[in-house]
Amino acid sequence: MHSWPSPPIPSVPGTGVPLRLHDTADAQVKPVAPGEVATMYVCGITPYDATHLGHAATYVMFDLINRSLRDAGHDVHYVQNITDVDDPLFERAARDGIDWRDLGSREIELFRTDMEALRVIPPRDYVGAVETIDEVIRAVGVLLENGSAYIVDDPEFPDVYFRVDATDHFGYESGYDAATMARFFAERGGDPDRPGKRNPLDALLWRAARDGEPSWESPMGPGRPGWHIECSAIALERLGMGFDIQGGGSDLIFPHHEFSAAHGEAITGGRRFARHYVHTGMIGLDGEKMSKSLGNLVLVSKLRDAGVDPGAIRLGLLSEHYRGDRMWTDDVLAIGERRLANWRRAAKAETGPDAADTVARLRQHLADDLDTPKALAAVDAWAADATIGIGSSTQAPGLITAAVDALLGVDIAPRR
Ligand code: 5CA
Ligand code: ZN
Repeated sequence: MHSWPSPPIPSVPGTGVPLRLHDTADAQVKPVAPGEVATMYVCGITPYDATHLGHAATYVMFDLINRSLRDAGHDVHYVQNITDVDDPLFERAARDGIDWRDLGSREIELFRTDMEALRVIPPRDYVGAVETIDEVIRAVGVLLENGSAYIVDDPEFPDVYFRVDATDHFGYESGYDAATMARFFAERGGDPDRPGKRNPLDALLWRAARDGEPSWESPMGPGRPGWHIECSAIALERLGMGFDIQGGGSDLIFPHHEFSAAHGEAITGGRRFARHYVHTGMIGLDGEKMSKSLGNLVLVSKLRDAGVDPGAIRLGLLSEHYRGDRMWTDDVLAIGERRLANWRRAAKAETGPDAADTVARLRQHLADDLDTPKALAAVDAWAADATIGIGSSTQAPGLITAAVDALLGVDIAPRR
């Protein structure tokens, strides 16, 4: 699947700072410590509706990680999937009387234009489930062969399930207790009551063909992939076991990332699917999580159509720390707009205070588990001084412009 065009990424003088990030599994902030090539997998959209501010927040935060790693001298192999075969897609397509493939293509295209407008660096591999069915089939084959999976005793629908006890440390990624696991499993796409399962938590790997649902031929019979195995197979195939960062919103901590990890570990016999599990807090609207199923959405495309500068959306989303749940309000956008205007005004100044210290602080705060409130405050301070004529460095405005672009993905260059 093609992704979207990359924004220009200026290089910034000086040296980047090694990144430290919170890891959900270890419940602490720790160094990412990648090799020359940093490897990152971020769960992509289920394309049945348009990109909302929650998605945008999550992808912008992982974009900052990407930018910080590049700034510290790493090449980044970034993989993102598209869940383009899934129930919500079929249900929405049926409701609207269109083909599920057309619905998917339309929403993926809108997502691309939103990401491009938000200046998100595209993943190197952008892959849909439809394109990787053979990878899933191979993965399920291995799990069946090594006893990690079984076929339910149901001649009509012989679905394949993953044994929750296939690995000996299941649960380490989320750290949730049994009751919490059971609740989230039922709420987030699981099927605890499916007759024939050995344990209510066993996760679907291959769903046997049903009438009216798309299916693909496989040694397990015709069917389609389960959700978690898709992300495991796509990540393993491209990044291998023990890649640096597995990412997504906190709604994916369980069951999705727990099972993606357990599948990967059961397939390879390795200990840890990803070295870091990184999760962003949920963006809400009117006191509730913003979600396609609740319908309380602010769409990136709607804001763009209304003439809102995507740079202001970005700055609005970065104004609070990524790990907390936070609300999207008119105020958040207004703060982003004001900040963008201030920074642009300062970038136009002939001179400003020496920029080296501000750039160093920007790097330092971002490397400290993406402390964006402090990172933005460092630029605010420089901009406030430059705007009132403090400082005599003629290079400073250009340097700050480059650093804000490269590290925060916001374009404040003076318009000609
Ligand atoms: N296709 C799956 C992942 S394999 C999926 O969760 N798709 S999604 O379209 O529902 O969400 C796409 C990404 O946006 C996920 O990383 C999800 O955690 C994140 N996300 C969804 N809603 C919000 C929200 N309200 N705030 C922040 N992030 C969100
Ligand atoms: Zn995923």
